[in-house]
Amino acid sequence: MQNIPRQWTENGTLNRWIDEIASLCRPSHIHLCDGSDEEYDRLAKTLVDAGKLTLLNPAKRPHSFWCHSHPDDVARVEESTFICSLREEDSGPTNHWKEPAEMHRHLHTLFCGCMQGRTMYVVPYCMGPISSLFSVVGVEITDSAYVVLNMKLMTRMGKPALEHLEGGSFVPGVHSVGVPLAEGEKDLLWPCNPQARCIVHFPEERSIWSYGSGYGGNALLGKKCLALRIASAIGRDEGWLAEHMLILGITSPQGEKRYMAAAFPSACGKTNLAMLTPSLPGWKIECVGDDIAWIHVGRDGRLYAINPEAGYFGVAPGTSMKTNPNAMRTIQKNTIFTNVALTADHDVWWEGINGEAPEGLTSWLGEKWNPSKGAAAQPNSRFTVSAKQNPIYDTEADNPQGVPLSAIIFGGRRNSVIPLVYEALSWEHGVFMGASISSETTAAAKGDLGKLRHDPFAMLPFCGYHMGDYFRHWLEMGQKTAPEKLPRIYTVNWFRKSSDGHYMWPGFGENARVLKWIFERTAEEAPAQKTAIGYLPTELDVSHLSLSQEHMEKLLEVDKAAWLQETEGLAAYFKLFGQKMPEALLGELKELRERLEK
Ligand code: OXD
Ligand code: MN
Repeated sequence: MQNIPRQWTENGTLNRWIDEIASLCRPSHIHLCDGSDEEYDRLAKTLVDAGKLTLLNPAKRPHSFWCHSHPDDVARVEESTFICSLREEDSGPTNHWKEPAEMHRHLHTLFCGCMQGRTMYVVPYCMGPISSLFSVVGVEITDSAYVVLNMKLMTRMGKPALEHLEGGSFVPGVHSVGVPLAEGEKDLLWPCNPQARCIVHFPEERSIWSYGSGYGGNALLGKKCLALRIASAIGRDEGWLAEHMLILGITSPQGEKRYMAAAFPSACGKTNLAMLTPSLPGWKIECVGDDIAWIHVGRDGRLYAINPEAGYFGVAPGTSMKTNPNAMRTIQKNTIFTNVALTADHDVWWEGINGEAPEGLTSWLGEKWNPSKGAAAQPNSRFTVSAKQNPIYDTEADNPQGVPLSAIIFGGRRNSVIPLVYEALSWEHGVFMGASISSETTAAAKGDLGKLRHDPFAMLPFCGYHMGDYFRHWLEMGQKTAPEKLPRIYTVNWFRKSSDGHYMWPGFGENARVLKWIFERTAEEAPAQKTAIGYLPTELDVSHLSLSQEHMEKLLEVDKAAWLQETEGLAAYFKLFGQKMPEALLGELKELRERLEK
């Protein structure tokens, strides 16, 4: 590279870093992104002209695009994701670790010349409302124009982020698809390098390096890498929480509004719950966020949450006017679809959208599809869209202070044992509930499907430090304020199955019935009984729902034998965290056992 201008921005550290990465990666061009609509359109057109994006039918899906990836680049890759803390014990038993200096040497080799023949995009972005004191600025350097387009939809990107940054510090992130181009060489449709793939975090340096994948969770560095793994480490040091949680506002027929945050593992319905259309008349849900919450103690002692993101990267299959009408309305225009199927008239299709597959589909692999070929849409296919298009976007989503939480909800995919809903006895018991979450694995991560695994706080793949320290941090958060100021904590389970293998609870809009009980509990208005595991509803509004008495009882039963077995599994799991496992949580486990044995 010759004659690289040095004055990219007003921030000297950023200018030096851009030059440093350019001389390492040796791109043919450098482009500092301003985040404008013109820039988005120009880049999208380049990708359309190169055959990498397909413009969808403007009469059906205006200003929207379809693309499909390499078949081996469709999900997060947990086995190639590293937390390189200075000391191995700070990364903990649930993360992969490599000695930072050794990893830096490896990355240096990987990134050396990796952008040859490509443009290096510099993407400043702000996680959180631009004017919020809680926001964090990141700068992603990437050689993927697809990543730039997605970052524009998912974050507050470009000029406003740079203005917010001024001379301050930022989280640097370098991303490359890992396929340098020789002079005159033709590019691949979806360049990626699965053999060399790695997604690396240095929590003390607050930096990110990602190589070889173009998939959202691996490549859009603001999302899982910054807003969860790096932010969780910042939150530990500064006294706040970065969580894998949706945030919703719920308003009762009497006009009272409360906010709730809910953590579920990937692809377990966070987007559906965050955008729910209540089946109960008079109740209203508004959406602050569908995936991530940063939670601080506010001046009044309550816990406040902001959504650091500005868009949705949602799972398409199963999304329909029946399951999530607000998501369907949100993705009506200005949306990027990745790995769904393409219809003959250039609209999108996926399993569960609305009945039978139409004739003439192109599958996510870019081939003519027929039913013998399996699913037409990849099970982890996604839509990327700005949150502002959501018809139930909560106006408070841009409040720089965040929204006050009345309830925190945990959940997982459990076909047995865990009841539909129950409430924690205390903050400590609630932290124990979060630590106890297990769930069946989904297509959001590479690996086996439907295998039950522990996923504490739905943060197993996203915690940037030792999980035992993370549990302790949650306990300490509860001591920062008076107990009555803290949100109440709940566990829910929409996925309980009957002996014939069918879901017992109808889910989706009917989940409003459970939210109503939670809402009323937080106002001391709903009846509950104290059981061995926590408070369970004595009455749940199931009006006009065809649900057998037997199923209703099953959904709210506490099967003591099954729960005792559950506690054995937990005792074994908690051993993993050794000395760092907080005594208070072991105490909660012991007390639960004693209550069950009584
Ligand atoms: C996501 C995930 O994309 O959790 O949100 O994998
Ligand atoms: Mn997620």
